[in-house]
Amino acid sequence: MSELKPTKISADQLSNNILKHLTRSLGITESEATAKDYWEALNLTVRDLGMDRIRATRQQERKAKARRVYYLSLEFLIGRTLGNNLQNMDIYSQAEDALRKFGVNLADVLEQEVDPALGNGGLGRLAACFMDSLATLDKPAIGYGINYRFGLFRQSFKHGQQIEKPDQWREDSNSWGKCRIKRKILIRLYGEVNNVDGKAVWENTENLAGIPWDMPVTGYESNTVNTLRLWESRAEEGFDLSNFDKGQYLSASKSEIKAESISQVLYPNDEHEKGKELRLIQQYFFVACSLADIIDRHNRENKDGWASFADKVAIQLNDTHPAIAIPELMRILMDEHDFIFEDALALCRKVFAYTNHTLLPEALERWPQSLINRVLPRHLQIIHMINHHFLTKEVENKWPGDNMMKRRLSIVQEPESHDQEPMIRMAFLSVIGSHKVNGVAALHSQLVKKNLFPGFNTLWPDKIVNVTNGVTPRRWLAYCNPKLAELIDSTIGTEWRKELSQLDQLHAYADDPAFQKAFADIKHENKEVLAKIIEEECGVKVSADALFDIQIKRLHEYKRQQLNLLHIMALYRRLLSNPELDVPQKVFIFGAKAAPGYKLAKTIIHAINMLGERINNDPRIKDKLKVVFLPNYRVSLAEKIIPAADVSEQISTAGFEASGTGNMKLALNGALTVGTLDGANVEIAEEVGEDNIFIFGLTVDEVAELRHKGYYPRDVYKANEELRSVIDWLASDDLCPEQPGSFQPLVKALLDQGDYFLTLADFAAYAEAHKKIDETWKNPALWWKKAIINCASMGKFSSDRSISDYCQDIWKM
Ligand code: DL6
Repeated sequence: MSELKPTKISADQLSNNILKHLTRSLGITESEATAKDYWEALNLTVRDLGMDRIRATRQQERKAKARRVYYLSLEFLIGRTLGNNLQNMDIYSQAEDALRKFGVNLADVLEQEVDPALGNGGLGRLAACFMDSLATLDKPAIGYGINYRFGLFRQSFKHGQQIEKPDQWREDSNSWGKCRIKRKILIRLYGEVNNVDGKAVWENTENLAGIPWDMPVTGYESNTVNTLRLWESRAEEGFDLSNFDKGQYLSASKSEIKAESISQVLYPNDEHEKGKELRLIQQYFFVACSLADIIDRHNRENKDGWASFADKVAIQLNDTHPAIAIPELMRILMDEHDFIFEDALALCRKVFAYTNHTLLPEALERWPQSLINRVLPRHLQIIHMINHHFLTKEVENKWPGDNMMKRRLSIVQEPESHDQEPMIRMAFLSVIGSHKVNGVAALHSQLVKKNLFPGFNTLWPDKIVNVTNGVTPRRWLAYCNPKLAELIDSTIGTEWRKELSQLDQLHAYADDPAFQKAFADIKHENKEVLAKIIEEECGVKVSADALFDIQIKRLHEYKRQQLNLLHIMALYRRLLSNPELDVPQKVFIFGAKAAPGYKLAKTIIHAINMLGERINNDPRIKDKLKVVFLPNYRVSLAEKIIPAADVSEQISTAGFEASGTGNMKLALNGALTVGTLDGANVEIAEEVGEDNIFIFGLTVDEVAELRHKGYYPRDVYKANEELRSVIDWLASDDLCPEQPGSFQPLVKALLDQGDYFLTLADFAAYAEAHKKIDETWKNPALWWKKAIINCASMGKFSSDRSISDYCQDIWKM
């Protein structure tokens, strides 16, 4: 890849191209152009440059004949792209100069970009970081996903409650991707399988077209530009499904599904609803288009067809969402290319690898067998063939005659009662069809082996491996925190952007008063920026001198925003009973979307907002405490919050958070973590040292022991007076008199329904951890030392390291 020449473009050339796009692509004159138009024109200019580089990259790859990785993901939470691309292509200052010629400021223009919210959270954002790292490391890669018309919903609050609105992110721009109509793919659905001359023939199907939209993915200081190819569905002659009711598209069934609706909406996760036909079709749609595209490209680039396929193609399944790719490739091999079953399976097992991102049972996909049979009848047959082979050959060899083990490991989960039906376990299919399975943090991978897939781990002891997640330092430090980046550059040089372990050198400055001051000043400036956003968005004035305590992530009971809530209630009560209490001034800042169907998560948002309203307007506590919930948490907002964080809340119930990546971003920007020994917190603690992190609460083993012994949350409630008083208060309707009973579901979950996520069990330890935070905050030299050590110790958590691990241990490239 080194033969590629860098993109060189002057400010004059850029301004010419901007003008060309203003007049020709947007059809407006310079005098009419708004900041948004300049964004569009610059984005089109940069997209053109990216497209040129994609062609050069492809040519180079064809020459090198390298293995390519295809990252299949239903979500790519890419965030704003323009500023990042300008930095990666090293043309940021040229763009500033070019726009200055029009009297326009680049920073203002960049703020015009709508966030492409093509993901729910961690899994989708990780995919975006990985695409950045693959390009930066010059690895040939293509990301495949869906070009959703509506991204994740936009969130606002009314009377403290979440309101969801559709996210029409690409409605008023045509500069997002390049439509590659010539690469259109036709796929099939429904129909039946007939035996014709001894061969399975899938016929009488409905046809559907997939149109690819390509987005260039630039790497930092790299001339490689990879492609993110997102599919849009279109009707094709013969697709005859009518009466699509827009309001019900998320739960549509065959009679309601129109071709275009398939790529219409991103499903919010944590919905807890199963068996949605449209979701299965979405999965098959993008997988079938992508596989056809992969095979087509392989055949164009390699004359020997299938003989070299496994050497040249590595396909990563980002969770089980693309798992239907396994029977799809089997179908292509057996039905269209006359492979025998064993050879087809062997080839799949060389090509596919699967990443698991969750242990939550409700997030592990299972499809009703009857649904797969109706939508993809041939695939169900193939799944049964794979299962039969697996159980009668592989399981039987290892555990002869053990029917219990066969039942346990079968892809088909047999019903336990008459009103249930057999379910297809997509995670099992993924494990059986892949050569490697990985968890996303060391602890998580251990739990995947021990609790999720113990039988598979015994059968194939080398199959399950760990690749700890990482984040791209380009976006999550260089771009979002330019002042800190500058300070680091002037202290240790600029190498850290590509080799994050270079930050290690900052340890030498952790005690240096001048460096501490510079570090603290930058944090303060970032907090002023965030304080302004808080005032604009929430109407609450906060001081940048206060400690900013941040919890930003999806709203889920296991992430325990409710623990944070209870603790803030307790702090408030302490201040009310003694307004002179010697505690630091604090602002608790939340950002989180709750899945529209997840009622309890929405109740928690409501409670936090109502508590905020009470506290923020109470003069008795003299501004010592503020609580704000920033609406519509998204990547561009995270880029403002993270550089301003003092404390990072990572307080999930141990054993539930697979890894977390917000924890890495926050520590990288100098926040101190208060967290449980869960997910990647464990490795963060190892890196920063136990003195520089506030670890509290039950460990995974202690959680198991407590459950085994019997956990009675009412006992904890009775024994802890402070906890009792806040729960009673929550139950009293005092925070929400207009809607009595609003918080009862939460109180019930905590007291009467077993408190499954052990919020009460960890409350006292959490409150103690916060007392330690307060003590440390009172000693600025100590605080900034720890903050600098956190930043200096994050080398391991670069997504470049994660991608190098995948390349070495999984993709062999
Ligand atoms: O691996 C990325 C990310 C982890 O950091 C989070 O801990 C985990 O919750 C998240 N999982 C999902 C759920 N996906 N599914 N299925 O986003 O993955």
